[in-house]
Amino acid sequence: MIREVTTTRQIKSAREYDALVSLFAALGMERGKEWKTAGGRGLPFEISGKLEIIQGRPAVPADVWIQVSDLDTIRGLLKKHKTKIVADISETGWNSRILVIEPVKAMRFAFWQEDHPREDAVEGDLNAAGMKFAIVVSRWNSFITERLLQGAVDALRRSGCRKQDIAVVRVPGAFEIPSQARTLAETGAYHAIITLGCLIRGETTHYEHIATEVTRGIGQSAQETGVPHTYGVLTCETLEQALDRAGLKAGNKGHEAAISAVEMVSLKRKTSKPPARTKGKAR
Ligand code: DLZ
Repeated sequence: MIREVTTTRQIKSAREYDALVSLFAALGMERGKEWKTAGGRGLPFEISGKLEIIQGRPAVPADVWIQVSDLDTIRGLLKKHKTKIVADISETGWNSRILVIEPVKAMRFAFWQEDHPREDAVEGDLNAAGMKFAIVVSRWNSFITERLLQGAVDALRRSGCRKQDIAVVRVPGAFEIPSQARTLAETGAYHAIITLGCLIRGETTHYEHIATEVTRGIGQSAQETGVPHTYGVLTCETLEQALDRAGLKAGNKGHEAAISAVEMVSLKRKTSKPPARTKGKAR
C-alpha cells in the first residue's frame, strides 16, 4: 500500500543544486540523506505534506506549494539569499497571503500563509525550528514511557525541531524526574523541559505521595528557573488506562506534552517583552 509520496525536481547545474540546498536549509527545511550515483545525486527534504490535484487553471502557477506560519520571516530570508521573487506577497481570494519564487529557471515555489482574523488573545505558535528541548523520561514502566518518548520526539520533529536539538535524559523512576528536570533547566541550554513518566496506582506503594511530589517538583522547577516545563507524567489507576494514554500517535500524552512545550516557548518569547507603548495609563 502507499506509504509516502515524493515529488522530485530535476536541476541541471551543480551550482543551482547547491544554491537550492543551502536556501532550503536556511528556510528551516529538514535535510534527509543525500544519495549519489554515477548519473547524479539527490537530497530529500522532509516536509509533511499533501498531494493535491487541481482541475482547471491553478490560481498561482507554482510546482510546489509550501504553507508557512510566518510569511514575512520567509520573505526576509529569501531576500537575504537574493532569491528571485517572481510574485511578491499578495492577498489571495481565500484568506491567505502568498509569495512565489523562482530559485531555478522555470521552477517555481509558492510560500503561503493562512491569515486568521485578528484576535486580542496572544497565543504561542507551533513552530519549533531553532528551539532546543530536553526530555526527561523515567525507566519505571518503560513499555509505557518509551511510547510517550516516541510521541514526544515525533511531535517535536513534526514541528520543525532538529534531531540534534532534542536531548533525551533517562532517570530511574518518576520520583527522580523533578530534580533532573531542574538540573537541565539550570544549564540554560534548553528552551523547555518535557517530563515523561508513568505512575500506576495499583502497583505503586505511596502512590499519592510520589504523584504529589513529582507534580509539585516539576512545577516548582518551572517557576524557579523560568524555563517552561511540560507535564507528561501519567498518573493512572490501571495499566490499561496507561496504555490508552500512550497511544502511538493520537491520544499520546508525550506528544501533547511536547506540543505544549513548543507553544510555551513561543508564548514566552511573545509575552516576555513589554507591549508596544500606547497612550494612557495601564489598567
Ligand atoms: C518505587 C516505585 C514504584 C513502587 N512505582 C513506580 C511507578 O509506578 N512509576 C515510577 O515512575 N516509579 C515508581 N517507583 C520508583 C520511584 O519513582 C523511584 O525511582 C524509586 O523509589 C527510587 O527513588
